[in-house]
Amino acid sequence: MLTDAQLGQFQDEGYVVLSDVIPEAIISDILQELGEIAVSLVEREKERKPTLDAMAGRDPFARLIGLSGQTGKIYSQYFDMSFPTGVAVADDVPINTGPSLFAFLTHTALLDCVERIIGPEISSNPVQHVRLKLPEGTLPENVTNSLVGTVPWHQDNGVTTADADEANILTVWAPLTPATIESGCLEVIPRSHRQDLLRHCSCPEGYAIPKRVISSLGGSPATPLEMQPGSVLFMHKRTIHSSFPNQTADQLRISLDLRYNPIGQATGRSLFPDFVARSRRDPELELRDPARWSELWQTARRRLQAGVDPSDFFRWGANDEMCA
Ligand SMILES: O=C(O)CCC(=O)C(=O)O
Repeated sequence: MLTDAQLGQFQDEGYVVLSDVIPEAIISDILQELGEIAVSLVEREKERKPTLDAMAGRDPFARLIGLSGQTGKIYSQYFDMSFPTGVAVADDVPINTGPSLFAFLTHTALLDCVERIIGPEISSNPVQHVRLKLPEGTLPENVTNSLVGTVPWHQDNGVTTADADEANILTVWAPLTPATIESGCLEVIPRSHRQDLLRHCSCPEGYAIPKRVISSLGGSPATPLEMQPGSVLFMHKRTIHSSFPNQTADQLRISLDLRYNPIGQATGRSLFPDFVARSRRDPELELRDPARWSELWQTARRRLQAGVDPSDFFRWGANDEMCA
């Protein structure tokens, strides 16, 4: 639960980090599920290509790093709890809606904190990711996928559609392994949430605020947020942030980023499914069944296959002069 001082920090600085919110068992269940996905990928690729070194006996995440290195492929979509944006998602595109992730999304202690910030009627917003950030030295050449690499300066408001500009969308970011400057933790600009939404430009890693705009902002210097598993960052949707590269030799930086908003408000990604995580007014509306959550994503897949308009996902058009 957030204290008054912590809530004050969120309001004044645009973010607050709380330690020991998520029990170890919840985190180890997720790591176990992610590890099983990693092992099944290694084994599947080994079947296809017997000359591959499956690195038997090593831990699942070391095997995943080794697999990427050997095949030059990125496997992030197998772990992520969201579909790729702006495309008609084919039947064979994987998504990870395992029960351990649902347990995290709906965890009581987490929702207690969220409730202090956005109130008691809480919807789980579908802008959410599982990120397994690869060591920079092992990234296949020319890969710019932000689920496995660095994330440029942005405001989360900039990656949702404009219909959600008035929505009170809260970002929640949580490491499942230690997030340090070396392993690629987040960096935030304190008080930057007092800015309006800035123009973002399209770059290979996604939407970004140009570096020259960041340097011209003045105000507080950026603050790296080193965090341990169990801790949680709560961040305002206009707080400017980015993440460092993972400069460890052989460790994945694994994290979840989630969003919550008051029930009934636009999510900024309307073709993806939201659900009621907590309602003090109408508790029977709360989703408690992880299988049902998984079904919601499969229903979304069918909706996306029926047709996707880029404006359902992307708020910024072609690059203008500012982005050149
Ligand atoms: O996890 C990261 O490296 C970046 C996450 C992020 O920028 C976000 O959740 O908005």
